[in-house]
Amino acid sequence: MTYLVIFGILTLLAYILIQISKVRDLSAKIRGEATVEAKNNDRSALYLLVFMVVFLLLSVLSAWYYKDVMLGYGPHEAASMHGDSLDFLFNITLFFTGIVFILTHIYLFWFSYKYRAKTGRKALYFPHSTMLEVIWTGVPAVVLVVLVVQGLLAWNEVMADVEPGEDYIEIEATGYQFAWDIRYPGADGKLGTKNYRLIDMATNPLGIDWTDEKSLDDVVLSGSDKLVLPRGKKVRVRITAKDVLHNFYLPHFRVKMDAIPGLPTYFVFTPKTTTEEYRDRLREYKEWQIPADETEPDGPLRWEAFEYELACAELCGKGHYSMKRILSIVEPEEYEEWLAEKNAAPYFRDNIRGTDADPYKDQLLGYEIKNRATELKTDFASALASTDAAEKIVNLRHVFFQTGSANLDEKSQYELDNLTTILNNNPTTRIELRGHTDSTGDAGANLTLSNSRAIGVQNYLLGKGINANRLIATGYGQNLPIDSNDTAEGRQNNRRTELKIL
Ligand SMILES: [Cu+2]
Repeated sequence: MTYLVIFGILTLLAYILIQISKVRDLSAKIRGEATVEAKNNDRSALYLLVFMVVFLLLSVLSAWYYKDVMLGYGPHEAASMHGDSLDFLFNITLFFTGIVFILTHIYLFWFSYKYRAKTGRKALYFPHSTMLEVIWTGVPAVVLVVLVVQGLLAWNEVMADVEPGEDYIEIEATGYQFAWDIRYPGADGKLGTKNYRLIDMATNPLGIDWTDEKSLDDVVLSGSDKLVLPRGKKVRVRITAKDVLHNFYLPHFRVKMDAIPGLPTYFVFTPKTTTEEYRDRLREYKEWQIPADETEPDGPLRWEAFEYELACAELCGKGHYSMKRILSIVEPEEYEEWLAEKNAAPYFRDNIRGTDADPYKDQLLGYEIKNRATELKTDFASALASTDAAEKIVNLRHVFFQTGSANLDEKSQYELDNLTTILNNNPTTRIELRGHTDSTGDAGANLTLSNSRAIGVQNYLLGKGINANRLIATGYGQNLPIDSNDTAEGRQNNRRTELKIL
């Protein structure tokens, strides 16, 4: 309906204008064409001059009025080290183009006023001036050379890759419709390799190569997790995409790079302003002192709710907007804490280990062997320090036997070798090796089995050179359960080998 009314008004306006011009034509015929035309020319030329003044004033004043909303001005100084050089480039370009913009408009409208048609005035025939040619070729050439050289310098600075041996954090961003998968390198600080052939939407959406040891501790942030990076440390982002073009854009850091399927790109930048510091800057401006959510007048103010954002700057499909992700810049200590928490849950260990996709399914991995050694060492030390008899017992969690037999399972050697090291480091400590079974089957048989299992462990340690008078082996059968014998899990806990410090 509204559109219909507007359309009607516009049609009427057009009709009125046509009628007015007809009336003018008629009055011109009555008064004489020449005088009317001269008057019209004078008036139009004056209107153009007025337009020029209003237009230039509005251009400059509106830019001034909105400057605090624009990147590079007011609170929005760059939050990264290289950002200032890009902002400088924009400013120097604005300076030169601004001069040209104002001068050409003044000339354009002034000339149309000065040289408006006048009876008796003839156009000047002015075919050539070498001087003018030199000026308007030379000046732009010099200005453009300055701009291009500045641009090249900034480009070289901004796109410089990390030097070998330099200290930096490398993370990886993989764009897809419609999110980013962010991978952190884990404890070793190195990202594992990827291969698109390994992509499997169910088990390996990023195509990470699990045979590369560097992959095993990599951390993949879950969809809603914010990215965290420390202030003052160089960050190299590996940027890729899985389906269509995306663009890794951190506006506050002046970081922007295409994410292209099949063509990895990168961006290196150093954050210099933490999220907290940026908020402090914003709170000085009154447009940031209003509630962030209009429907919640008592809620946080705009500056308090501010977060850096990672956006996709490529129109990649209908869910494009949902690729927004929060980035938090924190002090290095806070980053270390956050990182330690993330590193404690590597993607491989929590999602791949033990599944069909795990290439090491039947072996122990380096970090697991290391973890077990630490675990046993800690348990042993606290048992050694304790005066309580019950706490003198250490469960050898990773000692296993073949079903129904006293033959040690192959993987038990790691735990027992760790124990050998510990015993060598504590040469006066004597221990009792204690075998236990669950309550399945005959109690007498269980007692015998547990006894021969304890002896099996004893023999292994003797074979490793531990003195025989430091070791006792006892079988307790099913007599000392630590869990219920009614569940499979409980029974598994009850079948165990322990040591007791004597
Ligand atoms: Cu996108």
